Amino acid sequence: MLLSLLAIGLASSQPSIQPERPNVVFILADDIGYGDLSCYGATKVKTPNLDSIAKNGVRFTDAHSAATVCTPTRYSLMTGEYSFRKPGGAGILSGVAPSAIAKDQPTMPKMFQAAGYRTGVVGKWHLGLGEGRTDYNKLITLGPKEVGFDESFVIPATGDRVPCVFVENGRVAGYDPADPIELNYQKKIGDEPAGLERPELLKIKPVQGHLGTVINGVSRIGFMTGGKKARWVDEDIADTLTSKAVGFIKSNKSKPFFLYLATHDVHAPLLPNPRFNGKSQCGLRGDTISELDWTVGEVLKALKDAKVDKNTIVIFSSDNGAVDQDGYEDPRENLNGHKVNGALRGTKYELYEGGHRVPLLVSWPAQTARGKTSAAMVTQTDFFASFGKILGVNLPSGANLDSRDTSEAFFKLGRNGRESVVHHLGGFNSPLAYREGDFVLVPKGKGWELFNLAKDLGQKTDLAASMPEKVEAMKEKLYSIAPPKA
Ligand code: NG6
Ligand code: CA
Repeated sequence: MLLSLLAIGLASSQPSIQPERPNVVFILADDIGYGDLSCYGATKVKTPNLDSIAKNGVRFTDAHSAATVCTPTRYSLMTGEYSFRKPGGAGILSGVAPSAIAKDQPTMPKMFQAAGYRTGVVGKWHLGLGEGRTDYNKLITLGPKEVGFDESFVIPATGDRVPCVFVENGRVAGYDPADPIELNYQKKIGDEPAGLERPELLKIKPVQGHLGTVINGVSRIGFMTGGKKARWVDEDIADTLTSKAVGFIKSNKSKPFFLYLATHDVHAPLLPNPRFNGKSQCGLRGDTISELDWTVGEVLKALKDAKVDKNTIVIFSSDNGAVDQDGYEDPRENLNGHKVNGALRGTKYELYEGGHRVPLLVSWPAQTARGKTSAAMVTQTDFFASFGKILGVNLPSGANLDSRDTSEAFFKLGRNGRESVVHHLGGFNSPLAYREGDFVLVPKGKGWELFNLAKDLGQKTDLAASMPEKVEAMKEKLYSIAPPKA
């Protein structure tokens, strides 16, 4: 173990004397907003299993994803580094993008491995695969394994992007060498219908940006040929991921484990399994949230069955805020008053709170308070350093530049989380917002807006004109963390 610690540049700050180190299950949902769960006020959809994490632990009201879209958030979660520091940045990646994380980069899962944990990722990866353009006909040699996961079963990019296949431990699951996979994001390849060419085949109508190959009745972003036997059925994705996650827990219950379960729910296309149809009173989105809640219930049950629930930290959060409609039309257009981001202003793709203030539930029955709410300001980027603290591992210098130990806030109901944090839109040289205490500075055109979130959570009153000195001071602090690029 010492050898492996040294190998990735970590040093144990004290001999590991904790006899029972906690397992960690980190569930990161996709595009779940601040108003999407019943424990955050939703009434048109019920999320009893998610709510049970809150009942057994702590519900955070001021928790943030690093960015307003998927890839940069996941990059920060894995590396502890703001993704705008990465040369070229990390924007929403295609299904042929190389790995955003370098082979030798320290990561949170590598830290768990070095501390003797078995690590696994199930679900949406979206951090790029391979060293150049991804070739799905070969073993992928830079991906989850190299980032620190012993076991992996992943959706390469998103559910609405090609390739529509799972990659298991570096290879396409169910790959058929007689039917090689080819992808193109620029032009049509193959003779399968694409976009609106055969509208009668479509289960769900694209409204923008999704005019690629039609797979399982859904026109995707990008074109794909081959891999026919390996293609997923959207309505079964949650079942597949759930059974992989449960299988991981079962087979690793005797050692400490770190499971990162990154659900496809509730990203577009919203195609829950038909058994969830009509489960909610807010259309397809609500039904898909019900499916997500079912997944969470199965995972909690697996922990109980394996008798590891008491000493497992369960974390639930979302990779970015919600948006009502994302590339496809909701055929039932039936949100029925459900507010995806609750009382927050803004959505995914925006730097207002709705883009990045997300649900966060943390339970650790052996340690934490039950049924509490925490108003500490926390960010997912800090889980790396905070787990380092819990595991008694020093973080390597130069690594996870931006991850801070806020373990007291995450796991001990400590009131002090972050004093300040940078919110990233996502992508290279994209706008940044800066939060400090109650105030948040949000870029607008060439200028700024300033909000006092303690008094104005809905960001209705821009204070920039009345508090120019505050704007200047916060701008300088933001620039000291993230110098503006020429
Ligand atoms: C956008 C897509 C959107 C979604 C998003 C990624 C269009 C018009 N929009 O480019 O549908 O796929 O990328 O979402 O194509 S994320 O949650 O993975 O960041
Ligand atoms: Ca997302």
